[in-house]
Amino acid sequence: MSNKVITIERHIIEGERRHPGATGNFSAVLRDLTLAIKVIWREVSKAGLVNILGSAGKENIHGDAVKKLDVFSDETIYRAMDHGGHLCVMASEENEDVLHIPDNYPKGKYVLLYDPLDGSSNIDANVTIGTIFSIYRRVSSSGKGTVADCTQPGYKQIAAGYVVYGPSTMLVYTTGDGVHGFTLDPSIGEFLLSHENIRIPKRGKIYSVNEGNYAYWGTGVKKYIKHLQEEDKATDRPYSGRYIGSLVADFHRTLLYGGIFLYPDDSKHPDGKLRLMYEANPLAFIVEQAGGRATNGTRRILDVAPVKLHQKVPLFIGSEEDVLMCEQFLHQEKEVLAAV
Ligand code: AHM
Ligand code: MG
Repeated sequence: MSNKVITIERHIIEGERRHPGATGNFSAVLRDLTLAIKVIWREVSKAGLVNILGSAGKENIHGDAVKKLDVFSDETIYRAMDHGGHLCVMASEENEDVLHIPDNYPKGKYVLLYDPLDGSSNIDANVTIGTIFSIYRRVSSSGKGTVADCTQPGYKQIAAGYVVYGPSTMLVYTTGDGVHGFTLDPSIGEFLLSHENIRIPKRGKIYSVNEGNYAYWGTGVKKYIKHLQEEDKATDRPYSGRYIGSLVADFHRTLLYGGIFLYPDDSKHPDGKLRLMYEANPLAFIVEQAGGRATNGTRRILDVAPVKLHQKVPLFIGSEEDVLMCEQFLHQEKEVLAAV
C-alpha cells in the first residue's frame, strides 16, 4: 500500500474534527486562504514572463517602493476572504488602516492579519519570497471588527502560517497543535503534506542577519556575532552565515536546519525593522510550536503588548539554545550599560 496522500484541506478538516463543538467556520477560513495563496503562486511563478514587475509608482506606509505583485497579492487575499462570513476584519502590512468587510457581507468571529508578499524587494532578482498570515478570535462583540481586534498579543493567535514561493512552493502552518508543512504539487494544484510535525533542532550552525548593519549594532549583538564566527572545536564554531533578505525564506531555513535569525534594534532601526503583527508574531507562534524560541531581546515575542497596528519589533528567533545564547550577550550589554 502506498503512503497516504493528505491534502491541506483534509488536514485542516481532520484537525478541526478533533475539537468537539467545532463548527467548520475555521476550516473554511483556512480553505479560502489556501485558494488565495494558489492564485498568488500562479502570478508569482510567472513574474518573469509577464510585464508585471517594477514599481507600481507608490510607496507603502513604511516608505518602501510597492511592486505590482505586492498590490496584486494584497488584493487577492482581501477579495478571497471578504465574503465568506467568517471574518469580521482584516489588516495587511500594505494598508495603513484595518480592512473592513464590505457592508453587504456577513461578519464572523475571526480576524485575519497578513503580509501579502514578504521580501518583495527580491522579486526582480527571482529570489524566494513569501506570504505570512495570522488568525485571531475577535474581541469586539459584534458587527464590524475594530483596531483592537487586530492588535491582540501574539499568544492569542489561534493559527499562523506562511508560504514560501521557492523552487517548490510550501505552506507551513500551526493551529497550536504542532507545525505542519505542505508542498504544492503544481500538476494537480494541491498542497500535499510533506513535513509532518516539524521540530526545529535544539541548536543549529547557521546565523542569519544583515551584517551591513554592523556599524549600527549595539555591543551585545556585535559580540554575539563575533562569538559565532570564532573557531572553537569544543562548541562547534564557527557558524555559517546565510542571509537571503526575505524573512520567510530565512525563517524557513532556520526552522528546518536550526540556528538563529535576528533583526535587532540598532541606531538606524531603533525599534528593529520587522513588524510585530504581520511578521514576528506568526513566526514566533510557529517557532515555539516547533520547539524553538523567539524574543525581542527582553521579552517573549508572543507576550509583547501591541500598541499599534504597524508596530516594529526587534526579532531574535530560532533554535532554543541559540536564542538563549544570544539573549545572554544582550543581557551582558545591558548590565555593562547599567554600571556606567
Ligand atoms: P517586506 O518585504 O514585507 O517589507 O519585509 C521586510 C523584509 C523582510 O522580508 C526581510 O527579512 C527584511 O526586510 C530585510 O531587510 P534588510 O534589507 O534591511 O536586511
Ligand atoms: Mg514582510
